[in-house]
Amino acid sequence: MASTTPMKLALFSILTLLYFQAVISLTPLHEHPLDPLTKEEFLTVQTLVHNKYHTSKNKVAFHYIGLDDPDKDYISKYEHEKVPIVIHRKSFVIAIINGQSHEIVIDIRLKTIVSDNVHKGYGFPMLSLEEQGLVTKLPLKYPPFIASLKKRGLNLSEVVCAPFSMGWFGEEESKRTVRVDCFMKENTVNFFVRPISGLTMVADLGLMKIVEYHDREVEVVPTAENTEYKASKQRPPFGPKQHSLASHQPQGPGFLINGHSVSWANWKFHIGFDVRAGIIISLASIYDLEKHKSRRVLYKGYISELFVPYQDPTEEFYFKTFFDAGEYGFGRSTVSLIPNRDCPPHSHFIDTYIHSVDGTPSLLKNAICVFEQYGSIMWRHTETSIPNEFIEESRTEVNLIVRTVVTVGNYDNVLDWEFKTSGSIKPSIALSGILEIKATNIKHNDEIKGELYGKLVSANSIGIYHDHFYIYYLDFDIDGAENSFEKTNLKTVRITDGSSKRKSYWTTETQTAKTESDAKITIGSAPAELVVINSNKKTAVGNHIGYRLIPAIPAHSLLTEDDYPQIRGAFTNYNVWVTPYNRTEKWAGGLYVDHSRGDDTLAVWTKQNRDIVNKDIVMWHVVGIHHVPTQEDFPIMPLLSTSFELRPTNFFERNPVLKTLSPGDVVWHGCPKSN
Ligand SMILES: *[C@@H]1O[C@H](CO)[C@@H](O)[C@H](O)[C@H]1NC(C)=O
Ligand SMILES: *[C@@H]1O[C@H](CO)[C@@H](O)[C@H](O)[C@H]1NC(C)=O
Ligand SMILES: [Cu+2]
Repeated sequence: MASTTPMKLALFSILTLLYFQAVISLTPLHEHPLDPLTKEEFLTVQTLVHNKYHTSKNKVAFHYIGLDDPDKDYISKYEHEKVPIVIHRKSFVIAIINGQSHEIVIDIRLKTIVSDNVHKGYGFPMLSLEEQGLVTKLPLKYPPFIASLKKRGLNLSEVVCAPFSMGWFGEEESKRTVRVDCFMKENTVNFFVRPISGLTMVADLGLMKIVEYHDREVEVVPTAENTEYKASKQRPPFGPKQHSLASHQPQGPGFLINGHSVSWANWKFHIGFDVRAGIIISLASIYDLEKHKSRRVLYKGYISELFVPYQDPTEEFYFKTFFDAGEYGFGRSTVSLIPNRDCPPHSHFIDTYIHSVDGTPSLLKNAICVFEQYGSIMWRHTETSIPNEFIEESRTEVNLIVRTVVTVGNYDNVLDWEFKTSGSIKPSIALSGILEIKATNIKHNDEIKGELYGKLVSANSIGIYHDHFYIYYLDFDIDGAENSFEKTNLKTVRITDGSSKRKSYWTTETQTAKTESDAKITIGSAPAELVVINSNKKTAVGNHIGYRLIPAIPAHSLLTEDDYPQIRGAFTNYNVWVTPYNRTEKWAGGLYVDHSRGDDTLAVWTKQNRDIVNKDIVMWHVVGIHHVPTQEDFPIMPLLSTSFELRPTNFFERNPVLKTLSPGDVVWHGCPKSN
């Protein structure tokens, strides 16, 4: 399709529409090699694996079914061949069969198993939703637990339990086990803030029974008072009042979505989805008005892993060091978006499929929304210095947002990918949901003696200190796959020879990272520009074309590098890493993260110290939030957010939105023109 620019869009919208109708009639929807697996494809995978293994004694548990990444060469061919090429589709499966983790590759089109290997190393696949559900029922029938409740005077019918991954703390042998913690839902749905303290329960997922149980000292269960967040259970007064907004795009949305391929303004990209990663943005290219062509920026971007270490080393909390993608499945934990609440009224929604443990796909409605966001300024200037001429030029900005919400237990992650016509891509993360609360007999700060490992956020309730680290996989292909990584340091120069009235100034010093160790960067220690460049391409004035990373406030793990959780989460040792592209290096915490030992992390791969100059490179960026809980986070937290920007840096010859016009004003029927 001819690339559309903001200005051409209106002009060609009819043509484009006709073109899309033609495309749709030739090829069915969902026909891009990077599309998530369709319902039929999930069923093909299920049948093939079942045919090979399923017997009455032998159950197959599908812990991961996803698209096996097509080779980049093949995608390039798909994009550039003028004639349609056969869409190859393979699936990568991790299934537990007879207690062993099998890695199975399936050719979906040929309906054959291509390879089938048993994982021999440490770690286990993601937990299935079904086993998480089953394990939470175990305590309710476990006599020692029932006795502990009686001792505490708690009502069994009001107990809710949740599974927590256990990590690894140097033990010789690992089994597929989880800790189970229980809570009281009596008089509130906000059970997460009402933990039952003093219990250790370990369940074996293979045996599906409780294998370890201790009852220690008892702290009071925090009260249900002031914990309710359902609107129907709140009492007046309500407020502050929010006024209504009608969103109306008389020309329709500025984007076109064909299956999973999006074209909007000067951008084109593909939205994929994976039960582990969640949303995947691929093949993001921007149309260059001066070069008259679409130019690739990002081959692929997604959240590769999360690390949420709690900072309480006591028996009750020490193991709480979660990896939400590798342990729980970030995609699997994606929830349906609520129209007009999670996304504005003019949003377009995309559904997806999530598979169950028996391999059956089920539809998740409204998994992703796409919408245009208004209200910011793109650029402006008021000029008052020219005699007899007053100039004011301002362009309003319209951005495109792709949004998902992932709810893993108590926390909700609002994940946006924002595209700007000026060439920037801004991924952002916003957290809401409920704190992990530890019960305490303390009701006031004055009673505290010693370390709480958190802050008192309500009477009898400690919000435990923790971090939220997210590592983004960013495979840049800036005008081609061969890229390099440059660090430009800003350094102070002292003037000592009296040549100026100034005593100092700053200038820049650029270094190209030769190998992986040159590209391990702790952001914030000194000012620096971090740029991925294409050293084979220059602008007219001779700058290398590139994209730079503008980070948010950097977050660094404060755990020691020899601490077990940090060995497993070693990808947080730096904020930026750069590796040569390798199809198998997808998951920064390793392929098998549950009970992992840190032998398959980004930190281990980069020890090879491979050459990264003028290569197909991947940038990994860790963004994080150190969370010192406050009272406003209780009983449910208003969004707490962070983001970063990938911004063109000598990628264009000049401001690429210089000739962008603001959208026309909307005339409302029956209303006077507002001014
Ligand atoms: C326990 O909870 C159940 C369910 O909410 C309720 O019906 C029952 O009356 C409660 N029992 C006691 C002793 O409070
Ligand atoms: C890809 O990465 C894996 C894991 O680090 C490694 O074993 C393999 O040798 C790499 N392949 C290439 C071609 O570098
Ligand atoms: Cu938090």
